[in-house]
Amino acid sequence: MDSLDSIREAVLGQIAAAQDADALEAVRVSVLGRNGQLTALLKGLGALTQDERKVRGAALNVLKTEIETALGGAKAKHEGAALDKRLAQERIDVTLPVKADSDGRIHPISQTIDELIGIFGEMGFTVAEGPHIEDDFYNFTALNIPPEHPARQEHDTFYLTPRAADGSRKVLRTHTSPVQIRTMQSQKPPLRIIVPGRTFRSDHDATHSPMFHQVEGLVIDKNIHMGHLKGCLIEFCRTFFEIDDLPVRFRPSYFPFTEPSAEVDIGCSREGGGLKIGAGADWLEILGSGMVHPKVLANCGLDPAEYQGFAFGMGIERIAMLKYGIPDLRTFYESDLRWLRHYGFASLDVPSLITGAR
Ligand code: 2U9
Repeated sequence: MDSLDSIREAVLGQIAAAQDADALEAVRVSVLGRNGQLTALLKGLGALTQDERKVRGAALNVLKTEIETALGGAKAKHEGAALDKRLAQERIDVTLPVKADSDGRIHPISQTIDELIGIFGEMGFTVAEGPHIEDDFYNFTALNIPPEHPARQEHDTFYLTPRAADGSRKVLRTHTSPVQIRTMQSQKPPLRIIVPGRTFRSDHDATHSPMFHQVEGLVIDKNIHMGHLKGCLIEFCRTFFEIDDLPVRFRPSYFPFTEPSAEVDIGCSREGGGLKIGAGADWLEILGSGMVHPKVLANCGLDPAEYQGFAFGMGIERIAMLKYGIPDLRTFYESDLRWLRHYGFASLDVPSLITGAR
């Protein structure tokens, strides 16, 4: 037993003295490796009588566990120190000014979201966010989307498996509307929010991507009516496209979550095969909108006799393509630097109602 005590003392001393992970590994191999000191003693157990083996084996195992614990502790200490050293060496100075010759660019999606936040921010809206993976309730049921609605079909929506005990499945949100439901549940009116973010639909062709971006807006207060909806969205369209007298038209439509509902078109010309926004006799659909359906208000615990609201939604890629003349949706996600240098924005080019977008 004396010899085990001296082995313990020597090995624990070597572990404490090891300066780095390599030195520690060398100690481990010399003790517990195939030809290690302790391994040899364990092999020697076979030559002992059964009684001797019991006593000696137990003592050897205690020692082995003790050494393994000390090795584990020292390893964690070395790894922590190595990480601290790396973090100190790789520290970046976030206060450094942007390099004048930097060719970094803001992606048009980010730029357009910044513009939307700028415009609606000046109208008193704040930004709300929520999860990409949603419950069936928030994505469909609360929004008055019935079970037979096509948006619920497998070919339109990405569902996650397995099913919950009640048979429901999580979904990748098909719109940002669940965030408005969550906000109505957690905050008291008046509410004025926009929700920019990623959405997912099982769609893939030249004009549809399985992942795309939407911005939706929601205003809830007492005595809100169609006049507020129209004023807000006309102002938005004119500011976003930077055309003061841009014609804006409201066309009756249907969405399960709004009643009445209206699609919003802006004036344009398609003469000569091109598209010119603001002039001409044609119309171009830009966004959808409507007064929040009383059932949706009630689903969120609001009394429709007391509170009303309007909501709207639009595709961010679509309005970015129209404003900046980007012809192909798929190029947004290709990470092609030549494309980004051409269509991207300088990092300090932040638009506002006062300065304009560019
Ligand atoms: C709540 C209540 C109402 C959001 C709305 C639209 C109309 C709409 C589409 C435009 C193009 C989505 O990207 S797109 O395919 N959206 O037309 N969205 S009203 O209405 C809501 C949302 C949440 C609680």
